[in-house]
Amino acid sequence: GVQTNKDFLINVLEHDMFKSGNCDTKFIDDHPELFNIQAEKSQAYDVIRYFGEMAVNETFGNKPDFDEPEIPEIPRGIELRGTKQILNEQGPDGLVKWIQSQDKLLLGDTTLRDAHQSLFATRVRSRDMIKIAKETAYLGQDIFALEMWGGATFDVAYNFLKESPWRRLDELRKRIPNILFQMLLRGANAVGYKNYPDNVLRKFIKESAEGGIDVFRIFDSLNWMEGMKVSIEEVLKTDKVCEVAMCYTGDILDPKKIKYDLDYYVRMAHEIEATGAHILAIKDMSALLKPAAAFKLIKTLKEEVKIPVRLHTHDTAGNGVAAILMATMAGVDIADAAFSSMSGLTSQPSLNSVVAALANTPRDTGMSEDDLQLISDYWETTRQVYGKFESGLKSGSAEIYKLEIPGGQYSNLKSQVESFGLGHKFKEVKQKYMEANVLLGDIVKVTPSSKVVGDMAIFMVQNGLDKDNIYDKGKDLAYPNSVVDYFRGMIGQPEGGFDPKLQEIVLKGIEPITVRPGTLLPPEDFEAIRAEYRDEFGIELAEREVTSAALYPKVFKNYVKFYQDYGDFMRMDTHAFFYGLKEGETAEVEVDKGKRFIIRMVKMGQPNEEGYRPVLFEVDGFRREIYIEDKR
Ligand code: 3PY
Ligand code: ZN
Repeated sequence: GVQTNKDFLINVLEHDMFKSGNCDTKFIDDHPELFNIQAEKSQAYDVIRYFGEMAVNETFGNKPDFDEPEIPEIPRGIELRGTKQILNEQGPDGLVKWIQSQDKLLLGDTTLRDAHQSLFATRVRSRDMIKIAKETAYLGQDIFALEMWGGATFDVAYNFLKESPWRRLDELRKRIPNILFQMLLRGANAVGYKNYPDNVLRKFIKESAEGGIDVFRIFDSLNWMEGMKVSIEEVLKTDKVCEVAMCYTGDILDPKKIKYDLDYYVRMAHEIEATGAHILAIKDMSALLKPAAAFKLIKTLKEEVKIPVRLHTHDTAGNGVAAILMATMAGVDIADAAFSSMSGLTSQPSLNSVVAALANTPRDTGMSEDDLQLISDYWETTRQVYGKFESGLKSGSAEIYKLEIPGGQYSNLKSQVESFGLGHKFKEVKQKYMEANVLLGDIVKVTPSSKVVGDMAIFMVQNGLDKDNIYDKGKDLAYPNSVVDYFRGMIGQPEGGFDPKLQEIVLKGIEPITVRPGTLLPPEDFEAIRAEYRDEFGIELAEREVTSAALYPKVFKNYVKFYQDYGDFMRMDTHAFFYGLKEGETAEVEVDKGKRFIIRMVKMGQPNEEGYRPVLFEVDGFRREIYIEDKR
């Protein structure tokens, strides 16, 4: 295509012959000042290349319109004091005393982590959190803690959002100095889906605490205390809060369900308290804790243990607010909720609704309904741009009491099943999920054990297996990796042990383990990781990036490649990041702090003979045409 001067400059500088010095560069040699603008020019070039790719290969220039959210006005320059100051000044024990001295119900907000993980595949970008961060610090100043890290946010940030979770932590901390930050830690699985070597786990906890996490909620996907041991030990070494969770499954009200009865939870609560944990949490990831059960469980636990008790539930069955209110009447110290526009369904119950329900009662939260509404309004508008990631669930479902599928998995299962070409058999997969659970030993189902059950269910549908024929028909089949790992003991030991017959069928001679996997996994060689990135990318990794590379070798490497190839898109507006631009649209793109380009996509043309489409842009008023391979 015909190149403008601007393009010429860029293309010459990036040409292999130029880079190798294998061409006449006299003009450029004579004008060294041209190099000063090269970095800036190529940043703009990277952005239009990204937009061009988007238009040609992703959206074909189709882009919905989105509204701009309103940022509420708040007074500036006020020194805010909240739970963060209590922890900083009085340590975790002081914080516990403070919690115990409160009459009101304390509320944690999960909008920045669990809510979007459960509603739209963890896709909320840091930019949209940062935009409302100072306002949240002010308008939500009485919130106990913000859950804003951990779970699936870590790998999704790198993998799909092309941004660093560590920087999210930094940026939010700068703007929210007064509220505790909280993360979800999957015990020995950290923020991943498998057990990690102890040295990786310890390093990750240390870096997270230093990075700004105040409350670590630790759980084990099989409720196996041994699996949480190293995490608890390491968190207790910091001056942060160690919150240990027991995952709720079954139904303590149902006399026929005897495996996970009230005694089971009381026993586990005592074991948790004995570890030195500061807070005991009930993690009801599948929304199975019915309101009356919540009352009974909390009442009992408050009599049995001395540390504060916290309830985390979901609203999948539509009974979430009721469960929190009953727990509140039974004396729960803290409950989790999400701003109303980010609540409901597989997410948490509505924070705004709980606050309103408790107004003028003995456990009045003291929070301003009007202030909280402003934050909810922001998220209501912001949520539009994430529409393509929503699960399509329209209502709560009491079916969940039978299925026992966690929120995040429930909203994802349908598309996972479709990806196997089994969309028409979704109902059958759900039935098999229950059957698979029984075969695997009626286990706690939460990341990653829930994935084992889900994979097993799909496998059973694919192979026509059921609980009766599996011992025969399933004998010679190769099982999904997650199922093999489960029976090997690589995610821990389930309550009541494995079914030995099925274990033998799945393992086919592999020896299972019964100890904590971390005692067998060789320690990670961090120096080798540093050297690898030095060699391959010519970069020196920061300590926390070494940790990321150890947790997610492939995902992190792809992120580094993207970063080197395109640059830092963390400041780009979300509509542009997910959809690029459409013809005639102009966007201001910030590529570095304060460094902005005005970019307009003028036109996308027809593919040439080699299959490349010209896309015409204007960058700060200058026309730039690029050619993008049409891969569709
Ligand atoms: C996670 O592990 O990410 C969860 O949210 C489990 O409920
Ligand atoms: Zn949850």
